[in-house]
Amino acid sequence: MGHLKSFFMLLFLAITMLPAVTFAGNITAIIVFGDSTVDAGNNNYIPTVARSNFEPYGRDFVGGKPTGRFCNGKIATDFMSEAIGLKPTIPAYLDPAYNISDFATGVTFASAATGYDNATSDVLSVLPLWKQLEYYKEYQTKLKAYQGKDQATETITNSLYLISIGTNDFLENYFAFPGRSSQYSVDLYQDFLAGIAEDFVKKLHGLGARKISLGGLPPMGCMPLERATNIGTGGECVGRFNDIAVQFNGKLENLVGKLSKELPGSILVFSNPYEPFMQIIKNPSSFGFEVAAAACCATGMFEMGYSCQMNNPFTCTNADKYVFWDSFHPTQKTHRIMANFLMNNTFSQFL
Ligand SMILES: *[C@@H]1O[C@H](CO)[C@@H](O)[C@H](O)[C@H]1NC(C)=O
Ligand SMILES: *[C@@H]1O[C@H](CO)[C@@H](O)[C@H](O)[C@H]1NC(C)=O
Ligand SMILES: *[C@@H]1O[C@H](CO)[C@@H](O)[C@H](O)[C@H]1NC(C)=O
Ligand SMILES: CC(=O)N[C@H]1CO[C@H](CO)[C@@H](O)[C@@H]1O
Repeated sequence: MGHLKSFFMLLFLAITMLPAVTFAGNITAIIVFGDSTVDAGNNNYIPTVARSNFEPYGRDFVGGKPTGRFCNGKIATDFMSEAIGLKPTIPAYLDPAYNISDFATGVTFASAATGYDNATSDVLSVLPLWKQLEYYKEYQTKLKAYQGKDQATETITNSLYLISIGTNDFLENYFAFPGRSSQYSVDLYQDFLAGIAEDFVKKLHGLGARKISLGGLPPMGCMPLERATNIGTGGECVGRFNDIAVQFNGKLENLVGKLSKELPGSILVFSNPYEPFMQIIKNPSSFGFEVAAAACCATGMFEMGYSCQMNNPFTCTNADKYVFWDSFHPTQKTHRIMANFLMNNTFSQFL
């Protein structure tokens, strides 16, 4: 109980006391890799059905614009960029509306529906993690041409690198298709994914990244789409998936501890969304929400991407009352709370 109370205290402070200046520091850019939790529209420019660049997505974004964020508005990385004193939203690398002068202060290479595992990105033909790193190398080349070698090196060193990925490896791949589950136990699959994470962080460090946050998994058994599988028994969270998230997060945390010692000059953190997210789901009203078990869009149980359609009469009118926007993704308000929480706790080490 004391733990819970102090959590709320922290969260209260995080929400009420977030002054942009605190984080002005010398972070030059936020560079993002991952899946739909942090994609700002890269998938609009590749042939995949994993898209959200249509209404009602983005209805609470600047100008009511659907961007390809799987959200009604901004996502956590946008709020972080703003809090640090950089720009208010982080653009997608493949979006032709932006160029290197925008990307110099922040960019996302993320792709909705991807995972650590190449077999996960294959499911919906999205950008694999290795491809995101290829784009990052291309970005470095452009940055050097744009800023000059010395300043570009400084930008690269002082950028904050955020990695948010992994849920789809389990829910879209391992538990959806027989391939990986016939090859690996859950435990060994986690080790396989953690091995890819390790390789990725090392490569990123080799390219000059120093301030790196490896993100953990949320309580993925509580996404409305997963709860829907328990619909006959009251729509509870799927405990097994939450247990897997906790277990995998433990492995990632150990990995970060190990790599911190191995990689010279690095500031590596494991940023864990699990507990704060779980508190929101368990006590939605404490955070100003009314509904945590179902999403805003349509029936709130199944729809996301193309099945979350405009004019569905069941779609809620005020997304701020909901923890989830579609059956798989949080609302802007949840993203904002999570961003504040992580900024004030985990990320203080970078600043
Ligand atoms: C980026 O785009 C802006 C306008 O959209 C343009 O003025 C600028 O020259 C471009 N910069 C580069 C480096 O291409
Ligand atoms: C994923 O695919 C890339 C490109 O083919 C390859 O280099 C990499 O080794 C693969 N990753 C794994 C873990 O097999
Ligand atoms: C800010 O930049 C200065 C000079 O480049 C450096 O010495 C210092 O470590 C940086 N601070 C942080 C928190 O990275
Ligand atoms: C940016 C931010 O929210 N900073 C706050 C973090 O929490 C401490 C207290 O724990 C506040 O003093 C900061 O203002």
